[in-house]
Order: sequence, then C-alpha cells, then structure tokens
Amino acid sequence: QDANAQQLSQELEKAGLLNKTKIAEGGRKLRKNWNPSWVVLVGNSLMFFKDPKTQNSDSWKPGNSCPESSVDLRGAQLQWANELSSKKNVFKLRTVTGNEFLLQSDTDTVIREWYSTLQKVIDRLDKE
Ligand code: I3P
Repeated sequence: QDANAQQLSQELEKAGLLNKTKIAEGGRKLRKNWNPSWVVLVGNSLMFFKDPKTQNSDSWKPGNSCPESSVDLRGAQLQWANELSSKKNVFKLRTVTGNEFLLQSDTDTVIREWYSTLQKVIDRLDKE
C-alpha cells in the first residue's frame, strides 16, 4: 500500500504499448511468451499492465487496476538485444534481482524513445 502510494505520488514519465516477454527470473532462464503490454514508467518503476485493449494511460491512477508486474529500475541494465530474437527492435532490461525482460516494437521511433527514456532514468538513479 505504501509502495503503491509512493508510486502514485510520482510523475508519469512515459506510457505506451510494447511487446514484452520475460526471459529470466532471478537469473533462471524462462521460456519466452511474447505478449502486448501497456508499459508505464513512473518514478523509479516500470509497470506492466495486462490486456491493453481494456487498459489505457489512466490505468495506474487510483481506483484503477494494479499492474501485472512492476520493475525497480535502480541498478538495472539496458542493452539492445536483436540477437536474442527473430523480431526487430528488441532490447533487454535486466534488474538487480536477475529478472530479464525483452521489450519490442515494430516502430523504430517508439522503441528508440523507450530505450533513451529508460536509460536516462537508470543513469539518474545511478548518480543518486
Ligand atoms: C518460441 C516462440 C518465440 C520465439 C522463440 C521460440 O517458441 O516462437 O516467439 O522468440 O525463439 O522458441 P514457442 O512458442 O514454442 O515457445 P522470438 O519471437 O523472440 O524469436 P527462441 O527460442 O529463438 O528465443
């Protein structure tokens, strides 16, 4: 509840639809399962919402549904990872806890904006 309240008090930095698959949990490799996900960047957290058809950019606000999962960007690592997929425009996000996600968009500008925005947040957190 406190963590949620903290997230809500922070500013929405970016939100949009990306394809997502988790490929590792605590360093343990997982089988890929690509799904469209509504991705919301608020403060230090990247949140993933299910079923983008019934979700929108207001989904993270009070009274709306909880994210499917949430990633703490502190200490996270970002890298382009086109070699890890047959899809184009793929990058990998690795958390300090060893969770790894691939994020993808068919639209070059969309994925580049996400990459640079996430890298800026990670860099900012590294300096704190
Ligand atoms: C996987 C599925 C993924 C694919 C993955 C396949 O098969 O086709 O979309 O990843 O390739 O193994 P399954 O559904 O049977 O698990 P990409 O779309 O990212 O290429 P991979 O094993 O080479 O990662």
